[in-house]
Formats: sequence, structure tokens, C-alpha cells
Amino acid sequence: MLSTQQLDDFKAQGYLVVNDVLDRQQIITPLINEYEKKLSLLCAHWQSQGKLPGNWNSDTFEDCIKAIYDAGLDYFQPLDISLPPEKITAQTPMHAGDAVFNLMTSSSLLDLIESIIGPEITSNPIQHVRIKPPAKQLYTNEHRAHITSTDWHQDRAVTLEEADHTRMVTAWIAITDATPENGCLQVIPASHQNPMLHHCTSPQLAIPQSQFNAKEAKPLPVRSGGVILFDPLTVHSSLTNKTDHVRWSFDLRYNVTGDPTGRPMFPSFIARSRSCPETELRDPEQWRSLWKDTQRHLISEPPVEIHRWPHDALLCA
Ligand SMILES: O=C(O)CCC(=O)C(=O)O
Ligand SMILES: [Fe+2]
Repeated sequence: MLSTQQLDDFKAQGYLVVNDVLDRQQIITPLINEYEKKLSLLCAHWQSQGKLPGNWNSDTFEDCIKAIYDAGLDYFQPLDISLPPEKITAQTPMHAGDAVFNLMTSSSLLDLIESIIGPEITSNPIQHVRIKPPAKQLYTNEHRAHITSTDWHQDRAVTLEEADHTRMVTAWIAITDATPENGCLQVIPASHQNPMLHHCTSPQLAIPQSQFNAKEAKPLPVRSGGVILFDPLTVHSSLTNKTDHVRWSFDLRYNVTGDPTGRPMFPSFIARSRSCPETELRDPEQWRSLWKDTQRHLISEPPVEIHRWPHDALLCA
């Protein structure tokens, strides 16, 4: 649980850095192993199809990411923990692995969330992995926020209006140490006291710089296994990865059970309930089934729309 001081800081500043939350043996190492295995299968698959050159250096995680990216293939969606905001087909890949589920439902993380939103906690399906290669390895026109640095925004802006008045919290989890050099998160302290600011849609969803003072940006380094908690109205972005190694994080969200998630076409589940513990989802297989059912349903639906922002707003010109 958070201390009173930590909770006061969170309320005043709109964010909180908490180091040493997730157990290395129970949570972090199994996650790394799960992703290494998945990625090496992906690489082997594309190699067997002749889509990846066979001569890339060994089968390490970072080499594999680089080889896939260089070949113009997508490593992101097969590793992401959500379906994408586009037309869903039977082939759209995603990763709903056991180790990810164990992270999302880990008691040490849910204890922090409970301190903020109370004991009835729903896992919100707005959730991603971000494995960011060194910026020097990216194409100059790369702008995807899951691969390069993320532009300034509020997380409320990636929900639909139905969730505008809910209590939601973002948990940003460092798998590699996150530093100002490798592209850690940065926030505008106390910016959660703003209302929702206007967001432009191109090249990324982003608040125009005229709407806030970027000079107030505060980088938030955090060690592997640590968590940054922030309010849905906190203005945040991430820095460029200037190092030679990937920067890896997950961002998860939670809301009060019964409130809309802001992404109703994707599945949520009860992660913790003190009043009715038997409603908690405890089986990763069931979580995977929720996503598979969602995918089956969305195949015959139009492309998934995840936000409310028009493409032609005056502020964005
Ligand atoms: O890690 C990043 O690049 C940005 C993450 C983010 O925007 C979030 O966690 O809400
Ligand atoms: Fe965000």
C-alpha cells in the first residue's frame, strides 16, 4: 500500500514513482523469458518464410527486434497485449501470455492501485507493451508511439467520452531500467489539475505545444521492476532512446469496477474485489479467451475507433 505521504504526493502532483514493486523472480524474469521465447519463434517463422535474412547475429532479443524492424516487418503487434485500433481480422496477432497476466494481477501492483482507486479494481483493456529500439536504428519517418518516443498527451484522451468522469489510474512498469538517456517517461507536474486539453492526431495523438509549458517537463527515471503511477489527466510523454539498447516497459490501466473503461469493444476483467473475491479473474486462460472472443466478434465489425479527436482541428494546423 502507499504511505500517506506517497498518496498526498500523488494527489498533489498527479504522478508517483515507486521503485522495487514487482518481484524479479516471480514477475520480471518470467516476463522476459516469455517474450524472448515468443520473439525467437517470430524470428524463426519469418526466417523460414525467407522474409528475414538468415545471417543476422545470433538469436538475442535485441538482434531479433532489430532484424525484424530492418526487414520492414512488425514486431510490435504480435507482442502487444491488446488488439490494435484498426480493422481486426482472424490473423491480427497479439500476446496474451501467462506472465503478462501475472503482472496485471500481481498483488504488489494491485496494492498500489487500491490505495488510489479503492478495493474494487477492474483491469482496463487500454494496455500496451513498448519495446523501443535505439533511436539511431529507427527510420527517420518512424512515428509510432510504441516504437519511438511518445508525444505529449493525457491518457484520458485515448479513451472514449464514456470514461471522462471515471477514476482511472495508469501504471507504467519498467522492465529495463528507464533513464533519461534511454527514453524514460516524463511528466508536467500538477498538470492533472488541467481539464482535458485538445489533442491533435498527426503524426501522433498529441497536445499542441501552445497548450502547456514543456519547459516544466520532469523526466522520471525508474529501475526495472519499479512503477510510475499517474492520473488520466497528467500531461506526459517519453524521451528519445539515445542508447544502444532497447528500452522496454508495459503500461497498464485500472478503473473502479462498474465504471466504463473508455474502450468498450475490448475486454476488461475484475482484478481485485475485496467485497466479492470470487468475481476476480484468476486464470490466464480465461483472460486469453476474453480476447479471442473479442477478436472473433470484431472480425465482422468496422475498424476499431479508440478516441474522439477530429483530424482537422484549427489548433493543429
Ligand atoms: O512509454 C511511453 O513511451 C509512453 C507511455 C504512455 O504514454 C503511457 O503509459 O500512458
Ligand atoms: Fe500515455
